[in-house]
Amino acid sequence: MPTNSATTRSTRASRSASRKTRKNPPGPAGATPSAERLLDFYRQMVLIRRFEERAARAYTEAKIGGYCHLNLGEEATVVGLMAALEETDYLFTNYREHGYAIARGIAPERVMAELYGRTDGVSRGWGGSMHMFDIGTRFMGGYGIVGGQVPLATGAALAIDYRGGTEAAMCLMGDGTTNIGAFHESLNIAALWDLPIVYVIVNNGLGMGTTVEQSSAEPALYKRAAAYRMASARVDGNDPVAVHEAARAALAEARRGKPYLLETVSGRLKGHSVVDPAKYRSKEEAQALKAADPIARYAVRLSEEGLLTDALIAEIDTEATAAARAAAEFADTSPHPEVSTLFDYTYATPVANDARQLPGDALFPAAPRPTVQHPGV
Ligand SMILES: Cc1ncc(C[n+]2csc(CCOP(=O)(O)OP(=O)(O)O)c2C)c(N)n1
Ligand SMILES: [Mg+2]
Repeated sequence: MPTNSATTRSTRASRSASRKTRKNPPGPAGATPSAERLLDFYRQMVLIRRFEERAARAYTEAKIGGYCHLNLGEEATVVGLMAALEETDYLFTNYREHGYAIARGIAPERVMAELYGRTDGVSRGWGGSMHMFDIGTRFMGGYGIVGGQVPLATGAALAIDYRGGTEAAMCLMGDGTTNIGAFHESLNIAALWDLPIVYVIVNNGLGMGTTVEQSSAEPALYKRAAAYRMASARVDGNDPVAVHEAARAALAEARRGKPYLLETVSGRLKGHSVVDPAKYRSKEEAQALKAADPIARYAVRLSEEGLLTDALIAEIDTEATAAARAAAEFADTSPHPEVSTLFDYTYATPVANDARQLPGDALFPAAPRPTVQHPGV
């Protein structure tokens, strides 16, 4: 690696120039989605809603183990963001990821099978709800450590830049993640090195039971970009079209070497995870969230625009419910992984001195049998 800063800068400038001559330039930022696409946004939102409800039910039936965080209430954000990505872009998320996996193009059956810990799951059953990974769709996980994905996504953007690639990285995180040190370190490096990355703060108002106002001295989180001279914006996360447009604009900036911070503002309809009854929320707050439900709101809008009818709403709902049921049935019949494969997917390549203990293996080699006999025996 060059250590001389002048060399580093000129190398970076030539890499930026090569990005400008990309073979597949993205469409113009802000391009209005077609009527078909607007309807497709609705279909995907309803599918995610019904999928997540089904996942919650399966969890209470003990079909799903470990933690389970749902995207209920965030469907417009999920769909708008994913629609803005090119197929070749890289996506990093936190543990609240099922909807993103589906909207990125991973079959609901494979997502549900992963929740069930089965071999047909997207991570072959060893990842579970928080650790999905699919190289085919460049879905790079799925991280349980708050903020863990942020430096990794920044590294991916550096790799893209280093190879003169045409892709961008998108790194999703919650509002609570913006007070983790790695958030600031990553934004600083991305801005200094002109990395092709969009950081997205999915602001659902809460980090577990703590509000943004309680935890952040500056609750307008997008403003944090100013500390790194990075462009930023805040968008209504309950509006899939607005999110899509803002994400496209942000990605267009990232592709020309200008990292971007986008904040989407929506709400979490249920608790932090499936087992959280969200008792810290008042009745009024819960009612306000319900009233702002992105799916109901978008249905009204599409109906007013003449794209949706009551009959179509019912048909889409029936289809989504059937797809979620089919995903659960598929997951239920998929086999459990063999215990012997427990460590098979931990590392992409063999790692030296990687001695691991499978369940049931003896902790230590059996002690040698005593050779001295007791007197009189
Ligand atoms: C480093 C670290 N600290 C604490 C936790 C426990 N924890 C899990 S989720 C969470 C809240 C994160 O909130 P936010 O970033 O807003 O994401 P959301 O759950 O709202 O999507 C916390 C504190 C953790 N997983 N990792
Ligand atoms: Mg949050």
